[in-house]
Amino acid sequence: MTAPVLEIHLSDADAAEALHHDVRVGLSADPKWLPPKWFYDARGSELFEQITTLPEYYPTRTERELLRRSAGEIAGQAHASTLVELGSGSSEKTRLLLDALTVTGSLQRFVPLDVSESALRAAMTTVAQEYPQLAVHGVVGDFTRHLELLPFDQTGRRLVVFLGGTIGNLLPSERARFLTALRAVLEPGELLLLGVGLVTDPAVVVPAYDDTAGVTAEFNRNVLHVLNRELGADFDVAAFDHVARWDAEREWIEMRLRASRAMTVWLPAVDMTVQFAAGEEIRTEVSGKFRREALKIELAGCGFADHAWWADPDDRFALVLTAAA
Ligand code: AVJ
Repeated sequence: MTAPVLEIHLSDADAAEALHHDVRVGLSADPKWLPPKWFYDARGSELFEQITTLPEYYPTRTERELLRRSAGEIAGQAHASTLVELGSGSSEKTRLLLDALTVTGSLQRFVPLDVSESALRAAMTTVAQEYPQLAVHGVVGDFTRHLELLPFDQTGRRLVVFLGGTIGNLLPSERARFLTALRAVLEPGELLLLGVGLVTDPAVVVPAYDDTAGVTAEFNRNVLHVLNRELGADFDVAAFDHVARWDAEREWIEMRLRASRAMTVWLPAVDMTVQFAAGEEIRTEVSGKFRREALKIELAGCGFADHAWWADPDDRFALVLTAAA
């Protein structure tokens, strides 16, 4: 077994700079917002793992089942020597692809990229142990900023996987920028496998983001703990209520934190005082749901062609395999 390599492109100073910037912009905006990537400190990553086991949260198990059924077919079509995973987290479902690509005999290298160093280290250690023949090369980075730092594959082609519906956490303009940037670092014929949530009954989607056990609420509020710790802020975290709302027009679910009373919050590291009226909300996440035709057009517009599509019987989640044109 070759020792895994970990490259850190998001130094602590870098991450602090990015957080300061996002907080300055988002909390001075009206309405207030914060980017969802700041949920994922060690605690937030753990809470997310708990969410994936909740009865209401169908995306993870639906995607896992899809991967179980179609990984062989995907690996056969991809014939990749490098598997790159963006926003890899625990890489739990990715093993199904690692297995299938190992069986086809093409796979040499696994490159997980995540903002969470703790999640990445844990995932790399397990994968390196379970797949001793594989070179594991982790990258601590932000998939909206560090795509050009992904290692190139001299000997074969790369399959980039972006699972879990995480692409839905980007706003449409961010998504276009991301897909275009990704296309730019790929060679023609290199592949992208996307896991996307599909537009489905709000009575199914909303509970997935508002579970009865309150884990998602805790996950949502965790971003305020992150600001308290990283910026020396004094958010009274318990005074914010979790809100999940389906936006039928934009076809996304939104998570918000609602101030249960008027508050003034001091954020020393960014030298800001932020006022909240009672009932005022911060948007902390959008999670876009997709339709096949529109997604195909969007991908084509960003330079991706040849779509293969796998969806579950209830059409709640899909895997899309597409090639850099
Ligand atoms: C990071 C895309 C998997 O949007 O469904 C889970 C994060 N937010 N519950 C999603 C999340 C609330 C999640 N993904």
